[in-house]
Amino acid sequence: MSSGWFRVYSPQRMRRLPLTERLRRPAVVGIVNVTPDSFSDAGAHLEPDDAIVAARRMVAEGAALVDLGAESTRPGSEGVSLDEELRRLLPVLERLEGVPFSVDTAKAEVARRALALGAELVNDVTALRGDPELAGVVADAGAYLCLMHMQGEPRSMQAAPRYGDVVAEVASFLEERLSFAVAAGIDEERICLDPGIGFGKSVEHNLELLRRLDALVALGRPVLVGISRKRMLGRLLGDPDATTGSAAASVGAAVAAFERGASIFRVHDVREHVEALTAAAAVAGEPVTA
Ligand code: HH2
Repeated sequence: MSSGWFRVYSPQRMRRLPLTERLRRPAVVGIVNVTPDSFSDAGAHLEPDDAIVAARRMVAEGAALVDLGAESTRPGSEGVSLDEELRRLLPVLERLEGVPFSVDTAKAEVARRALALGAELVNDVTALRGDPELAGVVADAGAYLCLMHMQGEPRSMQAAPRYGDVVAEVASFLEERLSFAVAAGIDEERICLDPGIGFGKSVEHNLELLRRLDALVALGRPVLVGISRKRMLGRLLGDPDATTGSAAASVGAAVAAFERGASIFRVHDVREHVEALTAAAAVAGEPVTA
């Protein structure tokens, strides 16, 4: 399926808008984790009916996409088998008519099945390092792709994250992964980049990345930020053992990221983010699309 002809002339590929037009800044992507163990919505959407209702509600609230995942990547998590990931995800994806969605997976086979069911974007937290076949699957489908930075792996990534200059290291990683993806046949204009807030980073590393987000925006691709309800927000508010953060703290961080150039926001609380980012965009004099 990866012949040159298919890549150039596939109607599916030709149809796709550049990502900057499909997800206009600020775009909100809702999170639905079909998992028993995610850090903030664990078990809430494990039943297909519950996941589908949540996805539809998020679209009604203004989400441009709903990101569905069946493998938790919270600190300390071990990962799930291909069979288990498909068992959780497929009954939901098969009933998402009318819901624009992405799939949060690092597995080529999961991505392939999700794309066949209509997924528009593959959100790969390993940035094409996890499964050697994933790049070809994304390229052949002409799908959008999110490349995220992570130091280490979920099982151990928060043990002792270390950087010289976290911003320079994340920027150079994302630049290299972007080149890799393009060399594998994925159109550059279909790719967004993500600093990977909380993935092998201390609170200070996360704050530094958000503060200097312009260095990632300068790579020329839309930047996606996923800080929603993450533990650093709870820790900032004074609880050293927090495993989640509040919706209000999430919205504040998202607006700050928007002001520093972020385009796409992966969030649990869609309505709150759409309202806040609509106001922030209006203040910035940017067209409001929500
Ligand atoms: N964060 C999580 C999962 N996937 N994808 C991208 N691109 N960026 C992120 O920051 C990101 C992500 C972790 O959050 P969540 O999905 O809520 O939890 P879990 O991994 O425990 O299911």
